[in-house]
Amino acid sequence: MSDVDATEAPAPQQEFDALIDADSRIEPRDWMPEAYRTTLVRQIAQHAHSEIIGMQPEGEWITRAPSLQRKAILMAKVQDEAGHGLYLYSAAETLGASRDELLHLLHAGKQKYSSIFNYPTLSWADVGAIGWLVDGAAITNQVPLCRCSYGPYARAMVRICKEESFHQRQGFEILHTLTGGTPEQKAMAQDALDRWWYPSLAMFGPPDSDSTHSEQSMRWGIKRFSNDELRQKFVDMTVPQAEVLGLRIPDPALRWDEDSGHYRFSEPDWEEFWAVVKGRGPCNEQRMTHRRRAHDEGAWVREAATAYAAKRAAAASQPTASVA
Ligand code: FAQ
Repeated sequence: MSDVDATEAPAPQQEFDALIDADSRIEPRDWMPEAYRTTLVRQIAQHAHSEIIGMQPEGEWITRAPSLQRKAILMAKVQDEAGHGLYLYSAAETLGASRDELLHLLHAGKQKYSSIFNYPTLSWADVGAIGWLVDGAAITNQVPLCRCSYGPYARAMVRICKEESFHQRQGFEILHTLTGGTPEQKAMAQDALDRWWYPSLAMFGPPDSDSTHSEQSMRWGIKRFSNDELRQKFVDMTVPQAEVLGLRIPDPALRWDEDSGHYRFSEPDWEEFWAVVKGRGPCNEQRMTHRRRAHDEGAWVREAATAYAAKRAAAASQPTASVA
């Protein structure tokens, strides 16, 4: 018999708080407040949905990539995004959410995906801009998530960040090639930057003053930096890269501020951001229609895989047949 009085055992909430205060990881077996679980399912599901919907804007360019090598690289990148979706849905499953249910919520318009993927890819340079800016923003946001308090999410982010950082460089390299090309190619790169700059800044979410979840998520160690802090990091990192490319950031107010050691920049149009988040962006309808169709057309694959897994499990549970 234990000589520890059960009434002295720390309450689950206290154990949870102690783990958070010690900057330790919360694992699926640990007790957690329901609001922590809900917040994580919401964020991880949105993140997973973004990865798989994010395959569409670049996927449109696979058949139109300018060379066989570019096509092979782009196919690998788009496939990586599918893989990121799978790691993230798996992380959400450790919280008791089922992948079917999360996809159902996405298809019913009850869960979100990143605003950025509701903009069109009009030229090949847009594929470069997505790699450079969108993956660049994703890394800025996701490197701190490798230290997220929830273990499975943090561990999924480690591999995702490695792959995103390769994606970012391939996007930069596409634009580097274009900016070193003809005046028309350079203009195409500039046009892509002009269209993707503000949507990329908006990826970090609303200003801190309008962010409903930041304060609590930061207290729980899910988010390590606020939306505005990450947006600033991204601008500070990206402006010198644009200079290397010889491209102009489409912001007349952009300037280096010696005192703060940061660039000052103009905010995205937040009205446009909320309209896109609410489904009124240039490609929202197209993205969702395609996603639902892909899901329906993939039903036979899911059924076949489930039947195959059941057959294998049944075979494994049979005693091994003796060889006559
Ligand atoms: N789009 O209170 P906050 C990628 C919503 S992956 C749409 O600040 P939070 C890889 C937010 O959900 C890109 N909605 O929220 C790739 C909330 O609404 P709710 C995705 C947004 O969660 C590259 C409301 O606004 N990355 O790019 C957006 O604390 C290339 C209030 O906002 C992740 O998901 C938005 N941009 O902070 C793939 C990273 N921003 O839920 C293919 C993980 C905010 O109450 C090609 N997520 N909202 O209805 C996060 O870090 C956070 O969730 C934030 C938002 C920072 C996105």
